[in-house]
Amino acid sequence: MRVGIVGYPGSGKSTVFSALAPGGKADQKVSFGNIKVPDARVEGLAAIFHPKKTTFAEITFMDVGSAGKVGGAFSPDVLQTMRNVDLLVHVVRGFDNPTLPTPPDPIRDEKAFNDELLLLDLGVLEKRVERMKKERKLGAELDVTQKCLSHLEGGEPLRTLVLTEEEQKALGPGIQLLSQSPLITLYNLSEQAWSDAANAGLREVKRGKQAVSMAICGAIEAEIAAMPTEEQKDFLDGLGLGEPARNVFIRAAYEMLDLISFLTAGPDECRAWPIRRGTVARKAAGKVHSDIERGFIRAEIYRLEDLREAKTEAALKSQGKIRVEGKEYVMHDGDVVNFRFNV
Ligand SMILES: Nc1nc2c(ncn2[C@@H]2O[C@H](COP(=O)(O)OP(=O)(O)O)[C@@H](O)[C@H]2O)c(=O)[nH]1
Ligand SMILES: [Mg+2]
Repeated sequence: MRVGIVGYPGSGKSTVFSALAPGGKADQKVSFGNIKVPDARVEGLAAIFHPKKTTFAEITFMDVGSAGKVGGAFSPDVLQTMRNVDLLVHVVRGFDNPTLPTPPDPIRDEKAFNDELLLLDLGVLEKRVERMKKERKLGAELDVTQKCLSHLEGGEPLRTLVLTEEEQKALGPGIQLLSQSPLITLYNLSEQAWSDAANAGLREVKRGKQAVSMAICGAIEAEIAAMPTEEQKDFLDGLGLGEPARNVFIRAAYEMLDLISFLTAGPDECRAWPIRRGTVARKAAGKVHSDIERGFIRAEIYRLEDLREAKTEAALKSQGKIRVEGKEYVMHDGDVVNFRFNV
């Protein structure tokens, strides 16, 4: 999963980046950092199989930027990166930054950013309609483009417009509309606002249509992320926080993108594989290798809890606790799978 951290200058993007992706590297233009998605099931399997390799799902964070000032236009580089992520995180300043001329105004910044995404999509779609009309390309593509346009003209982002599978297909895979991409708005609060009990509600994840908001204190979280693991726990306990904001963020992102994970396990590798909810076994097999998808025979599936009890796969099998599923089986979160295939 690729996550783009965007926001106006001085909103705390780089601070949030180091909280979410500690140890990330600074490239010439964008900083990027990979983190492992914590998964107790992968650890549970590794404790049983003692594999050569243990592989967690990964998230790549990028510190992207947005515009030179609130309400300004985004540069082509920034746009290019924003169009190529699975999820946008908009960092909104909620603290006094002495280097900036204005006090924090989260509502203003959030609106300026969201309006800019709408305008950019409007521009892209208007051009498209013009071209299609000129080329007399009437049909499904024009219809859905116009449907999107009128939704945007109503002041709503495309993520709140429900399109059928056919409409989405007609719109085409090559078009990356920014107001359609999933968005997490992250209110970056001052230490005082963060510790103020009156703001406790802000810290909870709020869910909307394909959009989520949550509050953090980037400065505190960046400090936590830089500590050795043992110290982190004490520090979090002291603040009355059960876990770092990174974990809350990851869960919110998985939920919003409707991701679940299946697992594979053996002496070579224990690994988590993120997939969209609703993915069928044969498609899931393709994540592991395209040969397995092509030559799919069946999926043999069990649960970690059952393996813990039975101790070995052989014992599980003799107890009849390994299910055999076909290519159309809809995968469940936490399925441990052996794919059988021939090439
Ligand atoms: N008080 C406070 N200051 C912060 C917080 N997050 C960032 N800052 C400060 O705001 C300034 C700008 O942060 P930075 O991450 O560089 O912002 P960027 O321009 O969006 O990348 C720095 O001086 C940070 O230390 C926060 O949560 N609370
Ligand atoms: Mg920065």
